[in-house]
Amino acid sequence: MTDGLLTKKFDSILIANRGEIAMRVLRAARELGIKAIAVYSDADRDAPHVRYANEAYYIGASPAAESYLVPEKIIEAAKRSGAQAIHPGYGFLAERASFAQMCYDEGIVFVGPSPHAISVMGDKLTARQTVIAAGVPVVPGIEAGLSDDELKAAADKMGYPVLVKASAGGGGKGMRPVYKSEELLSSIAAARREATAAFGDGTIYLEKLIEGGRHIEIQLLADAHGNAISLGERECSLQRRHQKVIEEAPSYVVDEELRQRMGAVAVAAAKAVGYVNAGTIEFLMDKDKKFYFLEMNTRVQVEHPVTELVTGIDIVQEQLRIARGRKLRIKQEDVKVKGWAIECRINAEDPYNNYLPSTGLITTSRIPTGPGVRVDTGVFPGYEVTPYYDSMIAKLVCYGETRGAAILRMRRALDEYRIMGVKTNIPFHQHMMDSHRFLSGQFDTNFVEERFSMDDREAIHDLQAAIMATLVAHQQGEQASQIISSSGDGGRNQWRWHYR
Ligand code: MV4
Repeated sequence: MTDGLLTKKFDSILIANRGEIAMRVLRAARELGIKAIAVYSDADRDAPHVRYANEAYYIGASPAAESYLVPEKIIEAAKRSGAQAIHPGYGFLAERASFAQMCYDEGIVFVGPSPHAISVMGDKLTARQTVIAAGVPVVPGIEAGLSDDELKAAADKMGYPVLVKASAGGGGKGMRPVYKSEELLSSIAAARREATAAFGDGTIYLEKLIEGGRHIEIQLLADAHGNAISLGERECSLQRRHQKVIEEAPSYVVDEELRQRMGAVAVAAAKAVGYVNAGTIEFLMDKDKKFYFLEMNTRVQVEHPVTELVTGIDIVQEQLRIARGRKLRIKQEDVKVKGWAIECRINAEDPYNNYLPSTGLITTSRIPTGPGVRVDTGVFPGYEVTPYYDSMIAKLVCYGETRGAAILRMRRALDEYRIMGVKTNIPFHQHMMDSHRFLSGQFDTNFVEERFSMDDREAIHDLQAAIMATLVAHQQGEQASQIISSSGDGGRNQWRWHYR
């Protein structure tokens, strides 16, 4: 099962990515004394990851399809530079089994799992079947391989609503909810067409639709010697169009007993594919706190810092150690979740205009600092935000001893943040930090899209009552009074910190 997996000591690494994650991996490599090599497109000639690296290689035009997404260009840059390993970051080539295989064939260490693990988990249906065999709970469903009439008979028996899912999908692509038996066959046909057009694979399957669920995922580390550990959960329910916007660790609804159970199940799922490196098991959790496997992400994730802050473990350094063939030095019993961390993704987009991406020259970027604040970013004053890549320009991550303390820090840090030249979603985050549903932890995966609006200002007394009730219930009375005294305008108009 680990065919195509190469781990060995390396002293140089090429980072096949850009932006904040390229910076994140470069920093880890520097700390470990590994020579770090960047690649860049036309648009990224002056990008920070190029300046920070020991060497940088040009790989093509600005569109990712002509540079960061071309396996041959990355491999060629690795060979020219003599890089002994490649870290793919997230996105781009991170979850392409064929790219991992190319690295293997060239004798280059791919910082990730085997091509086999990537392809099994990349196909949602084979992932589902593989983890079922390992005893992992999945949403009740109906496997493919049946005729449409057989699918319908099985669905009628299972009961509605059901969710039609594309096997090649993921991230919500090709999904269709069906509420009535009469609508099933046409939805199956439509989902097949959509999946065929999008992925060249029309395989679909059915699951019972879980409404009002939460997206909770477990971070894992697994070495090439058969050891795997869980680093606890992240709460990722706050999403818009399948893009996460705020993540936190731990989750408000997970206690230590549930964390242990979810962790053990996640480890079993990873072991079922001989998984090596950092990875994440995504679960859907229903209102009764029953949890079901959704997908596995076979890469480092955007939101890994919240787990780093509550466990004290440097996930990217651990990835590099694992890829170098080392045994995990952390034992499961030594993993302790302490305090609370929240991440706000800072996107160049306009929250007041349907989150339209915003491009242009960043003239000012004043980054918040101080206790408990971490900013991972790939931009600086003078940097031009182009339309070629993802709109996420920074991650603002705040730590506190309690959830209330982390929220207070986040409000303070959002107040300090000044980005000029492009519009950002900072006002969205400030609004969320005033939302009584966010403050009280009462949200599901529909919240951002269906129940949250930039227009409504909650009545101050409702907000205060909600905060007080929630935080007092969690022995955080002191934080409650602080949050209330800074609510209303959030303290944002009381002072200005002048920037020169
Ligand atoms: C579901 C579901 C409800 N019931 N499966 C969305 C992306 C992919 N990871 C699976 N997804 C879902 N699967 C069943 N049986 C609801 C979602 C879903 C969702 C899941 C996680 C985070 C955000 C979401 C937003 C909409 C739907």
